[in-house]
Amino acid sequence: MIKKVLIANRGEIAVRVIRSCRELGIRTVAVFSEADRSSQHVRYADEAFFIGPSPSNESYLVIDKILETAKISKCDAIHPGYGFLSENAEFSDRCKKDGVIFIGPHSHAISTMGDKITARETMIKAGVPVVPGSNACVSDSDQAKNLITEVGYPVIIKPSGGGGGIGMTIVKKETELDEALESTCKIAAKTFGISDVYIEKYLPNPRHIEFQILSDSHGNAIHLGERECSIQRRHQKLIEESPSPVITPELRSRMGETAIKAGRWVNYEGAGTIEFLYSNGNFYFLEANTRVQVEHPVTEMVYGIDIVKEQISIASGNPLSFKQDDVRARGWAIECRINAEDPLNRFVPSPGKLSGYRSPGGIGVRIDSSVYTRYTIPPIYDPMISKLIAWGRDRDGAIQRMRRALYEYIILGVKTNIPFHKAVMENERFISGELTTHFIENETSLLEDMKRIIERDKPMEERLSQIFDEKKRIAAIAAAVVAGHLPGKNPPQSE
Ligand code: MV4
Repeated sequence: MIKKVLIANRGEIAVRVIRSCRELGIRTVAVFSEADRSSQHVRYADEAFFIGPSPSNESYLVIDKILETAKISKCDAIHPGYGFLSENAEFSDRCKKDGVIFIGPHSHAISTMGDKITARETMIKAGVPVVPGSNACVSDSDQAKNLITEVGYPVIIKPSGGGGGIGMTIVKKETELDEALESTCKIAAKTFGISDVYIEKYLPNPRHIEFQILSDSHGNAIHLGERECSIQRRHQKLIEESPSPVITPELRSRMGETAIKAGRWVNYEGAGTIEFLYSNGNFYFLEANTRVQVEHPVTEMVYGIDIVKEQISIASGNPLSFKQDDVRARGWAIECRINAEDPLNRFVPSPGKLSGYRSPGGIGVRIDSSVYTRYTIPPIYDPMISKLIAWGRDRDGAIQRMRRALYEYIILGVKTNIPFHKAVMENERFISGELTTHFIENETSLLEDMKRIIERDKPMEERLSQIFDEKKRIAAIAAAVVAGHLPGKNPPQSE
């Protein structure tokens, strides 16, 4: 039985984890850096411990400090959230050594999936389809040329130590190959400390489709369908949905079974994600993420399952309480990541103080966030303000609800990407479900669409913003007094 959990993270995911703990009657311990003294996760946890300066390599990434805090506060488990130490094999091991439960898989699964060449080799052995390409590290030009004779140009060179797209190079013809190999290795060494790279056939317009799996320590495993995450910018996902518009029930069970097979091969325990590239009806293993993901709420909305609770239950040693046939998808969910950034100016970050904040609500709307009015978004971490999730009975219903929720959302004091999300929710190709990983660069009208939408929605934004404008509020009250609409004197008729 887990009685007390340390959350080795910050922001919305820390709040998200504490919420599930609270529902389970588990006590919680937050940790925070200098920049996070006034953070909501610090107030919301039962206890909070200061762990160091703002840079994460002096606080959230320091294994010794996290473990020491767990010991002092008598926690029996640690939830790593996403990012930070969540996919650090050493951390998983150190927890075990210290007798603290790591809420996540064992270090072998993390390190196998963390090294992308090893992950590829392992998946080939497991019989999981991968994009045609190299079976090991590509160390010289001749080896690369031999391989490309088989798969043909274009190819993509990927760093083994990376993932998520960082440092990848597309090569269209042989004359570009040598230089691309050299520069990719160099970047790989500098960014990830490992110069190993591998080569895959480059798929020109793939969709990014990932499967959520849950595996317990008794050999039971299920999948919770897919998430379509094709709408990304510079390898940052911006909009995710479940299910995907292109996945048929037949394909879902085939890909789901493949995802489960991938997990089983590494004795996966916990919640995990198997990412695929999908192109022309074919799917190929891309990467595996051994943590809870930012976009997990769309799956929760559709399957009615609390993924964080399942993580905790699995880490406690319980068998999964349901089988594949027990889980049922219902409706459609879309998530928009609301960031403090300027969509009219190349999405540059816009951290700062929120002079006003009011999030949407109502039927089918979920907000995962840790901000509040007068909170300052620190410039040192990623500038996510919240995740807005809308559920509908079908895709159109989810889109309509997302538009409505975005229309209600008031964030003052910083620039946000809400106009971008509004533009996508009205985009013809998005509405018809025609998505690829190149959606944003292909939709050249988005910038003009955003400008038009900003003008169009200004009146409502101004009305809703009045609640934060002290002068306007006082003026409105004064006008009401003059007009004789005084509270008590001339009471409005209530319904
Ligand atoms: C690919 C690909 C095409 N073919 N792999 C991997 C991580 C994801 N975030 C981007 N990745 C890609 N992997 C094969 N075999 C296309 C992408 C990709 C991409 C790659 C480099 C630069 C920008 C990109 C934008 C979208 C998708």
